[in-house]
Amino acid sequence: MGRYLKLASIMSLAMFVALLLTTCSSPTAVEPSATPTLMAIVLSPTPINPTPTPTPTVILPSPTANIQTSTPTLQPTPIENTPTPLPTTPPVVITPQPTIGSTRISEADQMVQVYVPAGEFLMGSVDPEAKQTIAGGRAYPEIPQHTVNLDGYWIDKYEVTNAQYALCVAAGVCRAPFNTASYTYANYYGNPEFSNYPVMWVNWSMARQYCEWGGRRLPTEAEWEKASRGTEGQKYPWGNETISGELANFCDINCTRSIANPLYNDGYPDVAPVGSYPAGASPYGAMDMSGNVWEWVNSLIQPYPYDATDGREDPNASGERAWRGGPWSNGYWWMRSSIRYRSVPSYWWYNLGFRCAASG
Ligand SMILES: [Ca+2]
Ligand SMILES: [Ca+2]
Repeated sequence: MGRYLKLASIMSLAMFVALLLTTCSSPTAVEPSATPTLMAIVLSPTPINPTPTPTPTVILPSPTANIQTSTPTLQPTPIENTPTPLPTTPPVVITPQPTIGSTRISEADQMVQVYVPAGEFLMGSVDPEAKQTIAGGRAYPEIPQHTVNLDGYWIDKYEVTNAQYALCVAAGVCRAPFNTASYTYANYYGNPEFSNYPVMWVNWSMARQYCEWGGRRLPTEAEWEKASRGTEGQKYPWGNETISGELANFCDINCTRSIANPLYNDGYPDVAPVGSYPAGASPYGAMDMSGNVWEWVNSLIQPYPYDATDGREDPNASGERAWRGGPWSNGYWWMRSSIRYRSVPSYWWYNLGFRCAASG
């Protein structure tokens, strides 16, 4: 047995030596071991954090420190519930004072009226031709030129038309014109084609009746003239410039009378619709104060200076009444604002109409 074990030991030793020799003498390169060799570990320098600046400790006030935690309640001022006493007087209504450019509408006939403020104006003329011998003596002296002071008043912007006059006739107040024809047109008054043309063939009493029906009255000579020429004595409603066919309807090239003037063309052979010449409006906006139809005024024709208190405005006085403004049937000399004409109050004619006025 001992010998057996000894032999086994010897055999094991021999096998070990053989194995060792085999391993060391093998020319085969040894496979690199999969076992990682030691790797150099490069240690990055560890940044040295600067010593942090110590944050100062700021003791902030507590955000809630100043907030009121309770909403103050506004205490309303107690109002005494004393009722306001109602006014015992009606409120004052201030009516603006009319001035140049102010207009109003007449209720009866829808006539537009323009306002002429109070004050002085130059009446009459120094025209050496303005004398009584003109036109067979029917023209009347315009001299001397003088100053007249008037209160404020309203005057119709237009000559009264056929249609307006017909309203008064239809109302049973006015009588119809004495003729339904005009100088040129056989069917004039009552013809719708001429509704907006001036009424003619009415005497002074008829004109006066119409104005009364319309809530107005005939203007005085002084009122008519101031409304036509303003305060400074200008020659025509539009100023002192020479007349033209755009300013007034007078006896121009179209005129059907023998005195027709071929140098002018105003577009109408006879009367024209009222307001056809806006360029010829007066300083207050009144139309056709020159031309179209002559216009009755309230005044008795009397010498100047004008005096409203000397009896010439008495509607019951007898005598000739004045016409103003010149007609379509005369030459331009008659278009001057200061021209005066006259007739007995019962007269009527193919170139004679009127407009109304009212105190301001
Ligand atoms: Ca004409
Ligand atoms: Ca006229």
